[in-house]
Amino acid sequence: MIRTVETTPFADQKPGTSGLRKKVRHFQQPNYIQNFVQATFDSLGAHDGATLVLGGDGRYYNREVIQIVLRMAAANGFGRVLVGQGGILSTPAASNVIRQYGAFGGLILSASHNPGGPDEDFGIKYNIGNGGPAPEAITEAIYARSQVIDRYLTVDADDIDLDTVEETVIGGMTVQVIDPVADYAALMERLFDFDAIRALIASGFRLSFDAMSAVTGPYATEILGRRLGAGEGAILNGVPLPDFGGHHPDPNLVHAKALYDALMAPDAPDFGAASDGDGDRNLIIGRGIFITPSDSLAMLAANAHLAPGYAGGLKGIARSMPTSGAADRVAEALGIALYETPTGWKFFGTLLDAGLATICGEESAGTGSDHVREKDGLWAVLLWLNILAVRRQSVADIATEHWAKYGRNYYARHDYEGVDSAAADALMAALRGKLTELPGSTVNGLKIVSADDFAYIDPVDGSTSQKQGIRIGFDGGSRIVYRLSGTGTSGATLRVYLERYEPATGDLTQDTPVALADLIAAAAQIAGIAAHTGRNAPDVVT
Ligand code: VG1
Ligand code: CO
Repeated sequence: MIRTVETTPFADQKPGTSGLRKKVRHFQQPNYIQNFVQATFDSLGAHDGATLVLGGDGRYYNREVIQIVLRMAAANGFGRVLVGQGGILSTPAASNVIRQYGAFGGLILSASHNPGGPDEDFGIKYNIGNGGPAPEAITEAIYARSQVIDRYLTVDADDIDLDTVEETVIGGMTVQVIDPVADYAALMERLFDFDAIRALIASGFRLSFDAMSAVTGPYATEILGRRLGAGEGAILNGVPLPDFGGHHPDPNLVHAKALYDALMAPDAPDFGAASDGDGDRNLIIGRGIFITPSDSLAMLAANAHLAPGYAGGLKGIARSMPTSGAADRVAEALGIALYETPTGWKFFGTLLDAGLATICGEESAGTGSDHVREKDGLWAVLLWLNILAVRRQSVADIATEHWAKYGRNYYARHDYEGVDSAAADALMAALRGKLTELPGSTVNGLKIVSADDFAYIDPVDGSTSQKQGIRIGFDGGSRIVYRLSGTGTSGATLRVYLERYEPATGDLTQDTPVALADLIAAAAQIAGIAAHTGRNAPDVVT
C-alpha cells in the first residue's frame, strides 16, 4: 500500500521569513514538493495517528498540492487530516483550526502577498501544534533533511473531492473536509462585540473591504457582509481567484490604490480595509486618512480594552524590530512590557505561549493577538470596528487624539525590488563593515549615535538569531533600518525603514515624505544605494 519513491535533493529548499516560496514552475519540477513535504514530515517527532491541518490561499497549484500532501500524509502515518473546503484556509483560520482541534501541526500553502498564476509564486510552510509558524530550529532541521533526502512515501489513491464537507478515507487515514469559515467566525464573535458593530453599521456607518480576489473573500462576506450587516456591496473582489485577478494581493498603498482613492474621495465611506493573499495582513484607511501599520498597532493596543476579548487589559506588546516605536509609548503608558523581535511572525510564538504578550505587530501590515499564533487581517479590521463602535469617533479623530497624547512616529518603508542579489549582498556587507565607524559621524546634517546589526535572544527559550537588520540611530531618536527580504522569489529586495519621532508638543500634521526627507537622503548616502544598485528611487513606498 505505502509506496517508497526514490528521489534526490534540491539545493534550494531553505525556508525564508515565512516558509518556502518559489515560482510555481519551480515547484512543478518532479519531486520538488514531495521532497519538501517529506523533509518536513521526517523532521517532526512521532506523529503516528496524529491530526494534520491542511489548506491554502486558493492560488494556482493549491488543489494539486493538497492532493499530493494528502497521499503523503497517509503514507507517513497521520491518522487524520482536516482540510478546508475547496482547499481553502486563510493563514489565521488554519492557525485557529490547529489549536481548536488539538492538531499535531499544519501545512499552509501560500505565498501570501506575492502574485499567483502559472508564472507567479507558490509557497508552503509548516506550523506547529500551538498554531504558529515553525520556529527556526525546525525550519533549519527541515532544510538539513531536504539536503540528504533520498526517498519519499506516498500511497496510490484517487484524488479526493475537496468541495464537499464530508469525511473520506485515503490509505487508512481519515480526511475531513471542513467549512473553512465557521470556526474562525465563531472565534471572532467571542472576541468582539458584534452587537455594537452591527448597531454602528445600522446607524449609517459605511465600510468598504477589499479582499483583493484572495482568501479573505468568503470570510469577509460571512462576517462583515452577513453577520454584521454591511451587505455584499461592502466587499470588493470577494471571490478568491487562482491568479488574484492578475493583481498583487498586497494590501498597501500601491496595490490597493483603488481602495485608497475611494477613501480619499469626497463621498468616501467611513472606513476602508484590505487583506492579503492568505488573509494575515491588514490595511486600514479612514475617510481621508491612511493609518500606517505601525500606528495601527499602537492605536489598537491603546484601545483594545474596549473589545470584550481584551477587556482585562494586555499582558504585553511585541513588535518586530523595524516596526516603529509608536507601540513602545503605549506599552510605557500602560505599564506593560514591550518586546522587540526579528522580522517574521515565528518570533512571537514563544512570547504569546508564555503569556508575556497579548498583542503583536509588524510594520508590514501584520497585527494579531494571542487568539491564534499568526497575524490576522480580519481580526485587526474587527478590532478597529469594535473601537469605532464604542468611541463613535472618526478614524481621523482617533488618530489625532492618539498623536496628541503620545506624539507621532513618522514612518515609511522604501522597497527596492528585483535588485541583483550580489549587489544587494555587497551593499549589506559594506554597511556591516562600517558599523564601528558610523557612530559620532554626521550625514546630511544628522548625527549618528548608534549603529549595529540586530541580534535577538528569545527571552523564553534562549534561542538566538543573528544578522536581523542594520540599525542606524540618530541624535533625537530618528532611525534607519536596512535589511534584505526573505520572502521574494526573484533577485533581492532591499527594505529601508525610516522613522522620526515628533513629540506631542511638536508638529503632528506634516506630510510623511516631508517629515522624513532628511532621513531619506541620509539613508541613500550611508548605504550608497545608487552606487550599489543603480537605483535612484524605491519601487514601492509604504
Ligand atoms: C515580509 C515582511 C514581514 C512578514 C513576512 C511574511 O518579510 O517584511 O514582516 O512577516 O513578509 O508576511 P520579508 O522577509 O520579505 O521582509 V506574509 O503576509 O508574506 O506571510
Ligand atoms: Co500574508
